[in-house]
Amino acid sequence: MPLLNWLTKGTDERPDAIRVDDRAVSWVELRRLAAAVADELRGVDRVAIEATATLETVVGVVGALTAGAAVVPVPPDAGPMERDHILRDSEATALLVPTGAARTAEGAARTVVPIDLTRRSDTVHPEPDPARTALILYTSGTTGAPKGAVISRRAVAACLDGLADAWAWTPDDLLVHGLPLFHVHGLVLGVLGPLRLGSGLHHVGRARPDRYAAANGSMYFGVPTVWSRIAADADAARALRPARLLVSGSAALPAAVFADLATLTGHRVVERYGMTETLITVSTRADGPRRPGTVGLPLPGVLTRLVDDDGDVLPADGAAMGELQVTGPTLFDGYLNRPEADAASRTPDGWFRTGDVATVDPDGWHRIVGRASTDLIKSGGYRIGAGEVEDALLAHPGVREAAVVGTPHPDLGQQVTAYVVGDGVDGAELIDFVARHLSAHKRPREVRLVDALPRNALGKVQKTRLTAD
Ligand code: MCA
Ligand code: AMP
Repeated sequence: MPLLNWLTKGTDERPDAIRVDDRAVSWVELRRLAAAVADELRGVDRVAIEATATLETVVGVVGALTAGAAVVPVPPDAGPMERDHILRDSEATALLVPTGAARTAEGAARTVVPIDLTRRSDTVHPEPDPARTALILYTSGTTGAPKGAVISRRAVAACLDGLADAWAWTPDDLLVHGLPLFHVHGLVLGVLGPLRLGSGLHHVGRARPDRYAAANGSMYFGVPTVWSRIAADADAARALRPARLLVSGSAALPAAVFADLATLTGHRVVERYGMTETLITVSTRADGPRRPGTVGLPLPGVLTRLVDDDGDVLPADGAAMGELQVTGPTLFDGYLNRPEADAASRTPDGWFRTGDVATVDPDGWHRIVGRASTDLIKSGGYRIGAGEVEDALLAHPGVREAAVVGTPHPDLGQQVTAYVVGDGVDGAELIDFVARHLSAHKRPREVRLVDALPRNALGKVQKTRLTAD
């Protein structure tokens, strides 16, 4: 079956099947727009795209996938360090740019391929091999610059088919969300999902409660920050009553938000769990119970296990807590150009180490307890590596030492908090400095200037002591 099955085969000419913000296209029109991009991409292996939340991004990504190229989405607000790293590390030889947009400096060194919404083509491109790479998604680790997760077309298809089964996702649905188009949640589930499974799509531009409320969807996607903002806006929440399914993911949904949404919308939110490297692996089902604080059962074909620090498998008794490891058809192919990180991410018998700590009930229900390392922070659903922010801070001449941690935040779940030993610098200046180098969401919300960082006998910073009081 073609990766974007419905798009490839659809004959539907309804003009508003795929809507992004205030512009919409039919299935047939999207296919012809994408074919025109694909015509330009013949022979291109990897193509980068500035993944703004626009119809141009949808057309560009679909065009690249139609041509069999691997898509490298660049976050539109990525700072110069991040952007440069993604473009260089991915070795993308072409850059998709909306017609009329200024050619960027990086673009000059690559073939610039226009995304022109006035151009259509009827070329029928052969379906690429399912083993080919669909996406290279850059994601933060605990240290260093983000790594490119290489995700095959086959993995994307397996994930979407698993979700169709779990959520009874069909062409009768209208999916609504406003998530960024450079991560698994917004791009794979939120765009490629409808294009494979045939539901309509309405991307509302920004994930604001009033926009969700006005969209009349049957299925809504959000990260917990979005759901908690909706729960705080009773009118917006009540407007979601006619929907079929509300889905949360990318971070833990607080039980209080689950309860408030149940009261206001009449829906018990379906929660699912995943990672960039594994795609979605565990989910609550549309036809089953939904329990606050739990993420449900493995998707079809996915296997999970809990292991202790020695690598021994723990019982699924609802009490034993260990690292969640997963295997199955949705796993990525590895980190680009990073054989060591790649080897470290898997066990010798081929399971992926998620780094998340979980429990599993005897009936198979998974509960995510937290992360094993304090060095990965989740803020508003974005994954932020402490090491990358520390490196950015250390590039400032007034910073001698820096330690970055996640601290609780009422809206974002966690906020980035930096402890800095410096010479005559102030917090606001450092926040601004990081914001100029990295994406906006990676900048610290708070900088605490300290005389020294707590260290153990080996000189390693003890981050748990930073937040102990
Ligand atoms: C925005 N800001 C943030 C965040 N988002 N700061 C820290 N953490 C954040 N997550 C900054 C903005 O740049 C802005 O800065 C200021 O905070 C106020 O923004 P605000 O208008 O309140 O925020 P927003 O633009 O409404 O964004 C909130 C958001 C957004 C909609 C929750 O963070 C978001 O779209 N998150 C989704 C992330 C996501 O899709 N993750 C999926 C990856 P300034 O004032 O300087 O302008 S996870 C994944 O793919 C896996 C597989 C999975 O399980 O899904
Ligand atoms: P990312 O690679 O950006 O998708 O981030 C993946 C991480 O998000 C996982 O390792 C988890 O820590 C977290 N995550 C995703 N979904 C959930 C969820 N439903 N509950 C708790 N944590 C989640």
